[in-house]
Amino acid sequence: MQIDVITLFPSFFQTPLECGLMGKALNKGVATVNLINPRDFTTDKHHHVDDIPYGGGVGMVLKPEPIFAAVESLPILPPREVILLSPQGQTLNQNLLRELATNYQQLVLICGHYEGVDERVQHIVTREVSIGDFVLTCGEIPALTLINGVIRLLPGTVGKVESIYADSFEDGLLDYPHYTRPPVFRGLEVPPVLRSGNHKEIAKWRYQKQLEATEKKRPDLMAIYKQNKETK
Ligand code: 4FV
Repeated sequence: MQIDVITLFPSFFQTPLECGLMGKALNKGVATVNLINPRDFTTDKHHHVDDIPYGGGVGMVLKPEPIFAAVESLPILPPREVILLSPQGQTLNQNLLRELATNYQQLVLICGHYEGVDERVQHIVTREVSIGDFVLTCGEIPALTLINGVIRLLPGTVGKVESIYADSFEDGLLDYPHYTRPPVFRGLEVPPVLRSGNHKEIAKWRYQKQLEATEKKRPDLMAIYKQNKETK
């Protein structure tokens, strides 16, 4: 998979793309991430990428020309999605990450800034994505969130692919509690069933814990889960 990021701040991505599992995955060629700066596509001597909003109002708006030129400078590797990260987008979740990771060869991510991008950019955008109902100062953090979530699902990133499918949301439920050594810490004991070696009982305990956690913390997810179970 090729991920092309249209960003005014390429350096923002440096360290996060070098660290941990993501760094290893990119070194292994699981995916390639290219950083393209729209400022390199400006034609005026001051390299303006933003301007004042028509109709007045505070803040600045990202100009269409540098963004169009940056996107149109890229090869087209179908199937591709051109994604604008913005609070107006569909909310990112595990289902959307899985869809992007499995159905596309190329993702082009446009990072907004200031008040946003000129609305005419919508003409080259195929999908608008939000990471949640809140407002950040930049689109780079949402872009990095999407990149991390997608690369995590690509073959070769995580050691055991089972660990992906055992994770939160994969089965529509929150994850079960995890424990490691020591068996007792400050008087707090690891649930004996987990040290029993009885994998059938361990699986039953973990599923029960998933149901309890989802019911308590995310009744909205539990409602969907029950519905899906009924329809299955
Ligand atoms: C955002 C979000 C977000 C809004 C104006 C950057 C900021 C500036 N993007 N999910 N929440 N973007 O807050 O995706 O463009």
